[in-house]
Amino acid sequence: DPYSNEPKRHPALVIRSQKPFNAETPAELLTGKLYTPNDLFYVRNHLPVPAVDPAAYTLRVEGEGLRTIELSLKDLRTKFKRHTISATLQCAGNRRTEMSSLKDIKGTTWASGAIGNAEWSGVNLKDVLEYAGLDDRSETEAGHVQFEGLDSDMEGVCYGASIPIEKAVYKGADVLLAYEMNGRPLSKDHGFPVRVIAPGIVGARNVKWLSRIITSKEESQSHWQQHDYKSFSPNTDYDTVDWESAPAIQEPNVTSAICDPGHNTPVSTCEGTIPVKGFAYSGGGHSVIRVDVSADDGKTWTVAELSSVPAKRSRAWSWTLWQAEVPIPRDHVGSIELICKATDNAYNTQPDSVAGVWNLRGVLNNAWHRVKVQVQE
Ligand code: MTE
Ligand code: MO
Repeated sequence: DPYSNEPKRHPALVIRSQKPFNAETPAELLTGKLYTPNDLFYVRNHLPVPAVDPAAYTLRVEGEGLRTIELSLKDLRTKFKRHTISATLQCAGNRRTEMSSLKDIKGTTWASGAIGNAEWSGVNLKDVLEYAGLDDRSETEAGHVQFEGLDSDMEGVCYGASIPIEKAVYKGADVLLAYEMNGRPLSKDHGFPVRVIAPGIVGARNVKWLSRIITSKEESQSHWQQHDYKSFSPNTDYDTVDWESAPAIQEPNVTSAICDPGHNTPVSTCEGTIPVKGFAYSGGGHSVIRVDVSADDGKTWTVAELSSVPAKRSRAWSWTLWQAEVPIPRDHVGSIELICKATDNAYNTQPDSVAGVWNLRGVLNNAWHRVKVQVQE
């Protein structure tokens, strides 16, 4: 059984599939802390969890403009400076269920919990590429950095993805080869012993159980780079899709969700308001500057109070948690819909409906997030 190495998981995770294992954090547990506890952090595996002997582990680094090197775990810990960053990881399919309820979608079902924030420690990818001889001032032919995981399918094809090389080498590039998550060695599910943390970039490129780094002219030719994790027009379906016509998703769009209260929960109002909590996040290092919450279908909005990890300019890699006291119509009893939307520092904001952003893969759903609650007398 290729699934004989699967680790024990926290019983509170909401399981979306067993083999491969996919599970999300229950929404109400997401917004308690700025850092998501490791054992409650969502898990998105495409393949069985590989068994890795840390003593035998080697990372191979090769490709355009590099000399081929192999690094052990000890090399990574001793030859390079240790860096720590706070970064949010979100699956491009987060909030897919809202899209599938409009029109059927193939893909793992996710409510809004395929996201989490952690403090990651490891070595800087840039330092490793320079150690292998990459000279970012010379005219390198490399356009992409490809990553391969130790997990593979029955045919031996491994998980793979790539990022544009600029994301790895510019001044302030924070892409890590991480060996720790929130101060603990990575767990089996989250990529032990080493994974990529490409902050501001969609989950799929943050390759776990990292075995190989390749600089190259082309991007990764993997299934997940070429024929998945892309978005199309709402009218494009599997019979008409031209995968080559759309770029692989890298930096995710601005999004937000209401985590508390949950769907269909009873709420009592205090002084005519409902306390509402959630998260907001934008890719590419954009910070969230505002979250608006409405209880009357967007006619009036309450500006939420934001809290986030302090970030350097253009390097807001972590999500923003928010809370608001939202007024509801006087003496209202029964069902009411709460709505939230976020705006980032480029003034990108969220579209009001799912229909206009629906796509065959069900990715990047950032429509206004809506939660129905029952107001009690
Ligand atoms: N890396 C490998 N090797 N195998 C995978 O299946 N899944 C990717 C990415 N890296 C994956 C991987 C996807 S789609 C996401 S969203 C994130 O890992 C999830 O990371 P997590 O399970 O630590 O939350
Ligand atoms: Mo993902």
